[in-house]
Amino acid sequence: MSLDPQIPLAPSKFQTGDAELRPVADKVFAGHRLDFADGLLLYRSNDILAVGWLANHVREKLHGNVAYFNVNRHINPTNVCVAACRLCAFGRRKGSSGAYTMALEEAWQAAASGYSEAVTEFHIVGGLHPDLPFEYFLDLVAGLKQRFPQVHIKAFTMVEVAYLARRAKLSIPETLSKMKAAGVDSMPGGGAEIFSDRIRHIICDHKIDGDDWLETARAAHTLGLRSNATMLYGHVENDEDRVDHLLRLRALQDETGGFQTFIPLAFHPDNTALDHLPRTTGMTDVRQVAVSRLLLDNFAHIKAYWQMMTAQIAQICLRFGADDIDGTVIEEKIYHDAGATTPQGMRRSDLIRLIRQAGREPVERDTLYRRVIRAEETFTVAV
Ligand code: V47
Repeated sequence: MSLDPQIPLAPSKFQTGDAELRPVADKVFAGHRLDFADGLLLYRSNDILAVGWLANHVREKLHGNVAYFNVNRHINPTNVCVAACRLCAFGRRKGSSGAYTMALEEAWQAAASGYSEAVTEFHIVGGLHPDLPFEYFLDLVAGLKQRFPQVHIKAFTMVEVAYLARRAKLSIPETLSKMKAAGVDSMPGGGAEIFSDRIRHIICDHKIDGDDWLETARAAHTLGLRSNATMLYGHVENDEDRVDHLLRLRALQDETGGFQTFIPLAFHPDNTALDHLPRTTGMTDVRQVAVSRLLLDNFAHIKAYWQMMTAQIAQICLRFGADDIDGTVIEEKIYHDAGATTPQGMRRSDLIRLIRQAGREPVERDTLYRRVIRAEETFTVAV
């Protein structure tokens, strides 16, 4: 058997005890697009190894043996939020216990703490604050650019953009243009949750709907801002909702080509209004990565976000369709408020080790997937 990961295993080696999977596999090998029914089959097949084999085949065709990571820092300027989503443990009402809003100086200092020349990306998201003016966010970004000109700023979800646009009485393109002029280089994928209205009413009633999320992403891509996309799974959605979500993202990607990476996010119920729900299991997480890789044929990258799924499951996902594990993160808050037990950050050297031990070749990337070359392989980031 060929074990050279640069050469995806030959389709003739594919085996499955699930006869229904065969026609889906034939489509994958022929490079044909999978449809809604195929997506359901992949979610429901009891041959998870065969589903993973197919996803790995596509992943190795695209990326060979490479697995990407980056050296990034999360900054959450405020957790004050008017939305009160049932899915969320991070947001707080203004003035309530645990609510915080960073003064600009404080946010810039947070960026600098644990900062070293190693950081290539600031990932900035926060709550929907009822009073903070739009200028606060523009000044935040402009101040970061001034202090750390070489660091890529990936900031503000589509939900934050739509909220700030409404409060500033600007159109979405005007809002995005001002953000871009202030120094936003690209956008993270959060807030997409699940596009189904039925499910959004339960988990995030006051957020923009799925169409508005997609419309905001379309506007960002049109202005030349690349973005990521996410899907929150493992709460009250069903397989149809998941396939619908993925295919709606795929349709927009056909149109704009502006998405870089897809990140499936497993729901963490602790400290949320949905804390009666069980956590997802490793099998659900691994399958979600594989199905995403297979349905999102026009997305270059699928991320197994180690903070969310644990480093151990992320390693396995590197064999089930994922080519990226995210980065050092340094100070994760959203998942930790919801009961995540992973560390809040990881050293660069540990990311490299866990990718190597998954049998993949670690490649440090910047936000736009350009290789980062460093003089010292063992350079570490203060955590
Ligand atoms: O939008 C909130 C989700 C997202 C919970 O773009 C929760 O590179 C699980 O979008 N349980 C924020 N999930 C995180 C995010 C992200 C993470 C890493 C990389 C990128 C990227 C984006 O987390 C939110 C929401 O969908 N979320 N609460 C919770 N209790």
